[in-house]
Amino acid sequence: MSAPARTSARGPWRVEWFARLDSTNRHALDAARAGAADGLVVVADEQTAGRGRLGRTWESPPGSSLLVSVVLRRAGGAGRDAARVVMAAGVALAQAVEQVAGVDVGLKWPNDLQVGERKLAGLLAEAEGDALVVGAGCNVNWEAFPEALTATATACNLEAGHVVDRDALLDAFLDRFSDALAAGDAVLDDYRARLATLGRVVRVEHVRGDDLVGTAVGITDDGALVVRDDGGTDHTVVAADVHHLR
Ligand code: BT5
Repeated sequence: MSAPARTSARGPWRVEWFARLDSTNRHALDAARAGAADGLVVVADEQTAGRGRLGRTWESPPGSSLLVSVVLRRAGGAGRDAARVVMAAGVALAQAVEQVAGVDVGLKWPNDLQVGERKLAGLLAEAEGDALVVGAGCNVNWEAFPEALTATATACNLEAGHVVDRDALLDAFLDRFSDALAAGDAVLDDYRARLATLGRVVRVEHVRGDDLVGTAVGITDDGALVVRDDGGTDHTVVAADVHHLR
């Protein structure tokens, strides 16, 4: 396993910094398998094989993004189930961006941060034994997006109108994440309050099965999206991609 360029500590977190990794999630999962303790944070300036969900790729030119993965042991406390941790991470990253970049951020179910309808960041949780790795990729300072992302992506600097400090964003994220993990059910309220998906007409693309169009009317305590179809029937959606239609 490669050695970090530097390490630091912040509250309960032990941060390992890398100039380049294939994927901070992959590295953190290997570290978890090798016994890494609760609170390991893996950060890279550059990722050569960043992962999205469902085998998709996460783009990040060197230095453009906050690329961070956190190892949590489920035994580490209440509220450590995957859905809660992802909600806490989303809320924490949104708060951190607002604090450091001064940009208003919404959440899109299940795990995107957005400004308006443009994607600013994505989260990816993966499990390894009793460990959960939650990774976040946030566009911080981008000059231009590749063709495929120009219509859909944005970055902190483009929204704020100035360069944004990546290290300050990481510090704020870790502080807010500690708070959110300790906040118990209040995280659900914070998550729901930020969720731009609620009240929208959405198209749900299931990984398997038919698409569903309806109005997003709620989030269960487990983080599932409740979508009401035209006939008034509620559907509980656990894993899918969602498009905001109107
Ligand atoms: C996600 O997947 O949004 C989760 C992304 C998680 C990335 C972090 S980076 C640190 C950690 N280590 C990893 O290896 N991964 C995590 P998904 O919802 O599947 O979205 C992926 C889709 O978003 C792609 O198929 C593109 O369409 C789009 N995309 C890729 N890169 C993007 C970017 N930089 N900004 C906005 N959209 C992007």
